[in-house]
Amino acid sequence: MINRNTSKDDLFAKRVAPSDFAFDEKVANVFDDMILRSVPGYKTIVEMIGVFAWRYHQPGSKIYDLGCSLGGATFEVNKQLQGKDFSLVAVDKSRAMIERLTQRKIKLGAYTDAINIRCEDISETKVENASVVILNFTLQFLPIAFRKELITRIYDGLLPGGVLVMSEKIVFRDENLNHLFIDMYHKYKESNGYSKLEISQKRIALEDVLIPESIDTHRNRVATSGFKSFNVWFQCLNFASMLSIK
Ligand code: GEK
Repeated sequence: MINRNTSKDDLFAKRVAPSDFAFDEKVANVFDDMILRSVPGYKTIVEMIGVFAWRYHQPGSKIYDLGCSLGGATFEVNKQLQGKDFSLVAVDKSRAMIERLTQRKIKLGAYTDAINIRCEDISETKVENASVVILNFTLQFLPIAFRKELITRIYDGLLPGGVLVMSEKIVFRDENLNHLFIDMYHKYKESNGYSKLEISQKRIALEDVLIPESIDTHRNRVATSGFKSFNVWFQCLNFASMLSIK
């Protein structure tokens, strides 16, 4: 369920002093607009996460949305699982995101009773009795050194047959393809109303904050953590979503 309640993202429209990108009040205020105009396929990915949750949820088990932001995936899963016996743990370490997510949940009332919201670092989240774990564009913000431990902790907390749905910005070994897709991605952002200045300032702000990896790196990490099956189920340019099955 995609909300369109936040304001227009114009954070990088004027020249700004270079600083690292952070999920603060300013970003939370424009986040819905930002992610919809910046991630090709975001709406489809979120809707399909709901379908994956519907398909793989096991009665009485938990669903985790790690790095939930304003709850795009959380509310979609909640919608598609109405009437089923589930609980959903939505985690984000950004206080600004969690405050707004909590307001949205309160507004929706009893319909969202299954959603438990936590403001915490996913490096500390205990995963247990899980049938579905969602990392929708979150792993890319974790230091590379912490990623294997998280994927292994998710594997350990999943029930047999449980799944991890993980979406990420990706890189390609082939330099030509890499340049081509980044170029096309910038054109896509322009077609969604971002100026060249906005695109380049955002790219610089994200440089040391969002570290993308290749599909092969994800495949290897998931396999060495114990997952039986892995495949990309969605890709548009340098954005992909992957399914891993325990
Ligand atoms: C969606 N999944 O709309 N612990 C907890 N949260 C974190 C951490 C961490 N270590 N690192 C980053 N985050 C969402 C979109 S946005 C993706 C996810 C993007 C959180 C961070 O605070 C932010 O809210 C989210 O991960 C990433 O389906 O902006 O490209």
